[in-house]
Amino acid sequence: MNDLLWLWITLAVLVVVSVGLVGFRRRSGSRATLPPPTTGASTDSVEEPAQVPERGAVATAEAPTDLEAPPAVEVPEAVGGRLARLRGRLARSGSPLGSKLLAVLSRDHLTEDDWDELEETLLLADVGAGPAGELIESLRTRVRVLGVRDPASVRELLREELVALVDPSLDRSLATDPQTAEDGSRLPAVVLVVGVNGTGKTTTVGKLARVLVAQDRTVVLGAADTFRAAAADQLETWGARVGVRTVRSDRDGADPAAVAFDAVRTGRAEGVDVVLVDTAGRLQNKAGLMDELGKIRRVITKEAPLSEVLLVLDATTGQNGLNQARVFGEIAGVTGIVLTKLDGTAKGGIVVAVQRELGVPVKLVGLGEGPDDLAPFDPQEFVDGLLGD
Ligand SMILES: Nc1nc2c(ncn2[C@@H]2O[C@H](COP(=O)(O)OP(=O)(O)O)[C@@H](O)[C@H]2O)c(=O)[nH]1
Ligand SMILES: [Mg+2]
Repeated sequence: MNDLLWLWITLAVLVVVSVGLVGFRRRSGSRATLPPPTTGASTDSVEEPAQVPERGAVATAEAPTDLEAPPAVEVPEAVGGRLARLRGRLARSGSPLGSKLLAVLSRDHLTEDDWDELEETLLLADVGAGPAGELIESLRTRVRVLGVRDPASVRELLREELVALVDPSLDRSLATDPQTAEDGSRLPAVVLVVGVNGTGKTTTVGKLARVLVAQDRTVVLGAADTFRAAAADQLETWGARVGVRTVRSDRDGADPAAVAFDAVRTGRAEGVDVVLVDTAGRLQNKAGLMDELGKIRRVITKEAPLSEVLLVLDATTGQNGLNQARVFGEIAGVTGIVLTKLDGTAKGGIVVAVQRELGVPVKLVGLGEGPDDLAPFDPQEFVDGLLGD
């Protein structure tokens, strides 16, 4: 009887223990298949970034803008009338060319010395010897032939001569219309921006993006200055302010041509109107520069023809800037010049000299560090600015 009781007790204990074990196994099994949310999230966030660089196999990666809260997008200033707004800065910078010329021209009788002084003033404003001589010659003849004496008329003659020197007949429009490929597909306009370090390339690309956005164009930026990550950050910041995205590399020293290619390809795939490509400006030697720019040009044109090659020149660098212009002009097939920092110099004559030197027009001018301080170049407005109208 006792034995039977013990048997029942043992059986009962066994049943209770085994039911408990099954229940425990079920619970621990469900724990394994449904990971707690914290573990899952941290696993994802560890693995995701490791995959991102692999996707950019050409050593490029997209700007992480879509992962972040969208920044507040600014509305850039309309383009029309910008030069008018900014032209006061030409007259204010240092002692302006126009007022010096007018001071001499308003003298009663213009002597040989006065004409020499006028020519010298033009030379000091970086107009260049050839153009300065031409202007003086022409102005002298007209003053004599027309018998002009009063300051207002002399001023008007000077104005006409300066405008002629800057050459209003040049086509200064920027080629930013989308293009059509041979197969009929739509290609973005591609604008390559070149020039020496510190001249204002990245700033200009940023400002130009704003100009285009103000004109309702869609834009992609390419950060092909890969020598410093800061350069791509700088560009990305400009773009983000107006909702424009930047194609960049995620590592220093990536191949600039690969980034340029990726930017144009992205622009094409997304159907944007314009791709702006910023470059590095190391002028270490002509051969190195030629290799790099040549490669960038070659790979870009595999995707889409280049619409513009803009050479950025710092107006305050005078003769040195002209030498740079010459080198880039030979190498890069420049189609237009952007003259920056005209707000910081009285040497506006550089516009004339650089156009003569390269045979390509100044298309844009930088007149300050503000985001909308870039204006399409207009000869009349520019000369009025020089003359302090
Ligand atoms: N005053 C003035 N400064 C400018 C202008 N354009 C660019 N800069 C400044 O020049 C410096 C170099 O510009 P950055 O775009 O980095 O030159 P990069 O090395 O050619 O890309 C920056 O401090 C800019 O703010 C301009 O038109 N006027
Ligand atoms: Mg730069």
